[in-house]
Amino acid sequence: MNDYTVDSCRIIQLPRHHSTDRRGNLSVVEAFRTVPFDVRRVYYIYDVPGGESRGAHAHRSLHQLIVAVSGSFTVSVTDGVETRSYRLDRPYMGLYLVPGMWRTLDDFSSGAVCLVLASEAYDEDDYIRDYAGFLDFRQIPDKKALSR
Ligand code: T46
Repeated sequence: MNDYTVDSCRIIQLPRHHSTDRRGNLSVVEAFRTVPFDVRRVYYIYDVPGGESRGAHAHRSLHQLIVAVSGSFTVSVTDGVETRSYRLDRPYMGLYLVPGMWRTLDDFSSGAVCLVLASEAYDEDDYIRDYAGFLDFRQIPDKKALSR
């Protein structure tokens, strides 16, 4: 359990360097400057077929920044009590996800690329992949279990 809630997650506007000579734009993410964590891993999700979803898990201690560097998709985040949904559709907007949030990514547009900057190396032990286990981690009574 941690003290984070969905309110701890937020959209971070990334610096956008616009070229006056028509060379396009450049955005940058810097550890401890643009995002409040060290960046130890980068991965990206792409070629997601229409109607498919990703995620559906939580992390015990991982901080992440999620950016739609191309196209768009929706990230739904819950702390087990409150839920927020964010449509990411700009390469200069990142969604900062704190530890202990159940997240689902869906409604990917054609050609969408989801870039993720993560605070730690990959560790399967950091994942909570079943929702009942997540509620337990959040110390929230499982209503279905209570009604049995
Ligand atoms: C998250 C959402 C947004 C690795 O080997 N290394 C890695 O760094 C990652 C992230 C994954 N993998 C392997 C593990 C699985 O065999 O790649 C495979 C697919 O991973 P997963 O099913 O966890 O992918 P998503 O898209 O459901 O979730 C991922 C991240 O795992 C997760 O941290 O927040 O993207």
